[in-house]
Amino acid sequence: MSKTVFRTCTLCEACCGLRFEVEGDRILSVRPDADDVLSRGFACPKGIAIADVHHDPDRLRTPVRRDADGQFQPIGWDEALDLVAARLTAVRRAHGDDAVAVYLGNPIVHNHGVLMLRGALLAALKTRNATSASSQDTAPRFATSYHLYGSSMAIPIPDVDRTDYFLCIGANPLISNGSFLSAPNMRERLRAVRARGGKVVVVDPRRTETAREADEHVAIRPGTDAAFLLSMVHVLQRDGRVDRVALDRIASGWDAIAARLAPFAPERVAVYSGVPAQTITRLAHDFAAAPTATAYSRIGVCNNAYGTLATWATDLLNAAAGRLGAVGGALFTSPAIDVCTLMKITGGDGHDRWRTRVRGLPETLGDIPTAALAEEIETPGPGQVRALLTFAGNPVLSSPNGRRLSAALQQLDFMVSIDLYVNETTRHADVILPPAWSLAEEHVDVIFSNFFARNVARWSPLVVEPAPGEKHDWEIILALIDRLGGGPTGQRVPDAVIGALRKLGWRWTPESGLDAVLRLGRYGDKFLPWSRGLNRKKLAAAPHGIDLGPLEAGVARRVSHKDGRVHLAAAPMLNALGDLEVEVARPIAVDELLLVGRREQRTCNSWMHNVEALVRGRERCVLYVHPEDAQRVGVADGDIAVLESRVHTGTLRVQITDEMRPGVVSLPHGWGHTEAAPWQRVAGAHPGTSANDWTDDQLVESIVGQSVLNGVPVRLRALDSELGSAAAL
Ligand SMILES: Nc1nc2c(c(=O)[nH]1)N[C@H]1C(S)=C(S)[C@@H](COP(=O)(O)OP(=O)(O)OC[C@H]3O[C@@H](n4cnc5c(=O)[nH]c(N)nc54)[C@H](O)[C@@H]3O)O[C@H]1N2
Ligand SMILES: Nc1nc2c(c(=O)[nH]1)N[C@H]1C(S)=C(S)[C@@H](COP(=O)(O)OP(=O)(O)OC[C@H]3O[C@@H](n4cnc5c(=O)[nH]c(N)nc54)[C@H](O)[C@@H]3O)O[C@H]1N2
Ligand code: SF4
Ligand SMILES: [Mo]
Repeated sequence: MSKTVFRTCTLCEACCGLRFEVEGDRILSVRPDADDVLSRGFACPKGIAIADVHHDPDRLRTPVRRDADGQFQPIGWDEALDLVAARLTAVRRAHGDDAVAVYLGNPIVHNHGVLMLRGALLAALKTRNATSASSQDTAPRFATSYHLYGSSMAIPIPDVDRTDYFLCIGANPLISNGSFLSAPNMRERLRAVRARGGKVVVVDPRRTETAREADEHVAIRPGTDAAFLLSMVHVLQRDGRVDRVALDRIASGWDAIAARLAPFAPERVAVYSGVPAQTITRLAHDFAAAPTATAYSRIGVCNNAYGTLATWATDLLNAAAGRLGAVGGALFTSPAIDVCTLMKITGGDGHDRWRTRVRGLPETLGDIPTAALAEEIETPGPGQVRALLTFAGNPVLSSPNGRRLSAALQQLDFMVSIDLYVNETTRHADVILPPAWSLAEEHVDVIFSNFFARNVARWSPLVVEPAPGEKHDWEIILALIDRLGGGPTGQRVPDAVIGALRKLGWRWTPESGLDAVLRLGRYGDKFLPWSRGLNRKKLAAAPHGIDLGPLEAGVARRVSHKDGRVHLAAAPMLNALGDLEVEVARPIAVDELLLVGRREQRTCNSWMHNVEALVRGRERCVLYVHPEDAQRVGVADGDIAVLESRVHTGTLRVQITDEMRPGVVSLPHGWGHTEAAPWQRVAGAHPGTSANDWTDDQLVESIVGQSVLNGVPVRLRALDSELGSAAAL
């Protein structure tokens, strides 16, 4: 007998509703859920293929230990957990707490159980060497929000469904399905902006899929968004278009900023950014004149040399034009489970409270930049990293100079990974602890309901039962925390209470904790039996979710500074402006070539490549090159060419396309599966090459130490005989 289960997809931030037909532990089909309150019948090929991960014979089902020959042998759970705890404890005893590092990978953001335990794990390990995908993704966004609004998680979302002017900078939401903008089916949403007479403008060095849906594409030079956006703000100031009434109502610090804008006049920024002065001026005027407007920037902007300044400038533009907190502008959500409040209760938010040992790079929200991990492992001295725990990550493919990191991992005394697969990173682990796949667990969008384009609440059931003996991610982490002497909250008193309750037979689960947060939250039943408010049971009884209405105007509910105001003139941003002023005037080399990233519809960062449906067909890990650049260096379409950066020289297949801005080449990340081929057979047959072989761990942004993954200087040349065969490289 088959049954139907509705559940949200955990593969990307769009969090689409999916409909599963299931028989026992077999998933018979996956389709979009036509009635889901957020996605309304939209899903992408990855979501549809999610069952293939469930059935994948290469997915690990039991803990494994690496033997002397580099082979992984199955071991029992108790033996594995005891071994891991003993080895981590031994390293800490011998070398101090910071000798154990932690990498928490992207899928943690979809994992409510582990999110609830992150603080407790770090408290049990007491290390300052925690890192995550954040410094390849969103640390500039976190730091900007922390300084401006008082909480790293207070992130304004473009009100795409009501805006008349959508300015999209360094994001390709048609393919990525949005980031800090959970809005499934962006194609329809952008078409709706235009259908109601609005305008869509895309700022990107590539004419992307999103740009093709837009009214205008601005082919900016990579890394120059901060100056470009400040230039738009300058125009507003110069031409009297700043909405002082709106600005003064919510924010402080404008005068200090206005005094620093002169160096960013459009005429000074035009050559540097590649955007003509008239275009900058016109865009600023249009942005101010539209009935409603919103500026939105993401990965292409965060992961570049001035990523934090550019993210700050995005918010500044919204604020100066009176769009921050206005309907159709940039709005904060009102979620049922509010992570800003959760973070306030649990603590841990901040920026630059400590710095890395070797390069002095700052932490953001408790994470040091991943670009520092290899040097922290390699460099001797007190505090040297000697053991590593990775959770749901593959930094060898996803962080800059992955080859250096891969070599560094071999120097570790001990490494443990909690992951579904043996991948290019976890292959170095001494022990891998595989969780029950997340479809075998209830699911709550704890993080992303804070970034939905509309307020909705959903609580999904599990799709399949865990197999006998399987453990959820949170159970594995809690078992480790237990063995390390900690408890689920990471705080002495509550953990002692939970410990006492456990002795009486009560079991802590992440769901019980989240239910309490939901019930005490804005829409919650407050534990009153007669209340019509929300609780876990009510949400579970609404399989397509509950709509809580459109995003609300105003910023006060999200600003946690004591004076209740947005602090626009954040010191780290103003201090960094001097460098940008110098940079804007620097001459540009005529043969400059900058590498940027690209996402493709059927990729999911560094994984899901073991799913045949997502890798078959044409080769996708190819370098896009503009025809003028191709001609200059003498490469033809389809050629294998040599790409060089400071850290790596290697070969790649070239695809010539005028989608690119001249002087910019583009390569997707997450490929490069040759090393994992023995354990991921499908991925191994479609290996591709890792973009992060070329990106540079020493090239980081100055305020948060963000990895520069866009705008990496490279050289391209034809593969000549002198170099020998492609295989030699
Ligand atoms: N299909 C697919 N979807 C995904 C993912 C995936 O791997 N595959 N990953 C998910 C994750 S983890 C995230 S964080 C989101 C990211 O989602 P997005 O932020 O939309 O990221 P990208 O699609 O990489 O788009 C970034 C764009 O920035 C452009 N760009 C590069 N450098 C610059 C620059 O200096 N300035 C400007 N203005 N633009 C620049 C690139 O050409 C690219 O088009 O996507 C998520 N969704
Ligand atoms: N050059 C370049 N590099 C980039 C980017 C770019 O645009 N350009 N984008 C960056 C971004 S935005 C991100 S977010 C990072 C992502 O990079 P990472 O943080 O390394 O994450 P993933 O590549 O998604 O790897 C996910 C791993 O988690 C495992 N996994 C999946 N689900 C689960 C689960 O439920 N539990 C457990 N335990 N394991 C699971 C998978 O098997 C896989 O090994 O990459 C970054 N790297
Ligand atoms: S867009 Fe994202 S959330 Fe939606 S089905 Fe695809 S992978 Fe899943
Ligand atoms: Mo990401």
